[in-house]
Amino acid sequence: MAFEFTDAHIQEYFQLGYTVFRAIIPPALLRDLRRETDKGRVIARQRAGENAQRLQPIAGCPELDMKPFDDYHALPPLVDALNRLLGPSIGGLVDTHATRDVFGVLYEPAGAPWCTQWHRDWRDNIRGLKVGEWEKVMLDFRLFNQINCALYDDSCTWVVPGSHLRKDTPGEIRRFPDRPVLGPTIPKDSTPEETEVACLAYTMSMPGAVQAHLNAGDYLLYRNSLWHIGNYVPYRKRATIHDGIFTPEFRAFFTKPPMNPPAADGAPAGWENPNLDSLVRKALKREPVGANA
Ligand SMILES: O=C(O)CCC(=O)C(=O)O
Ligand SMILES: [Fe+2]
Repeated sequence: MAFEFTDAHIQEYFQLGYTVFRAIIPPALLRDLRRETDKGRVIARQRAGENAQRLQPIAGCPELDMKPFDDYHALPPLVDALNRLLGPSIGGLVDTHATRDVFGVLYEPAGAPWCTQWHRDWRDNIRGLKVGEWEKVMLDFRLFNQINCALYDDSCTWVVPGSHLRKDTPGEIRRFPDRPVLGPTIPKDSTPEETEVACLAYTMSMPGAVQAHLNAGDYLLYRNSLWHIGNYVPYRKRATIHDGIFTPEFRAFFTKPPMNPPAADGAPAGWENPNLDSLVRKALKREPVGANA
């Protein structure tokens, strides 16, 4: 069935922090994008090894024909859906070409299963970021709009619905009291199966975690301020366009120092813990209330 935009997409996006435009990529474009991203997979592994998570940016790879990607960025039903969903929040038209030089493609690992840590982008994966600055803007819908467009069925991404609207719950703080957020514990000589099971158990250990199931041609729009994770296995082929919605405000956000911190005196910046003063964390760490250790 052809994709149709509905009010449910708006409601889901703002309330849950994600929504899926089902089957929005037409078959001929899917074919062309698969052809080019197959070439990209080889380049990604040449550059970053067999477990490469992505090729980013796609632009600037002379081996790749950009035409299908340009067609994807200009796809009328997609541009229309994004404008209907985000237009009122960003105060203008969505510029889908604004990310042409920065978007990438996510791939399955060739070597072994692995997963990212649970995180909210920026807050938990940018070392030295001023968490207070991020918290001030986490509800700004001109920022943090991210997309995964699946060219093959893709169930790698998990999210905690609604977490984009709030700070961490006591359960989340209990699960991840420290920074940097710890990943799964994988003993050194683990088999691929042991690694896969450990990554899935870690992924499912987050309270309220929900797996996003995408079919080929589906487009997941999500707040990257949402708790989320990617969990990968080599036996499920993946080529998922990883893109964002750039507004002038978002460009300004990520180019300014508190969000993109320079190393001070060459010393690596630390990780700020957003929950340092939480009573739940203090109880867990047996710290006296009022202490800031
Ligand atoms: O693989 C995914 O879908 C998520 C990846 C991700 O969240 C990240 O790399 O920051
Ligand atoms: Fe992320």
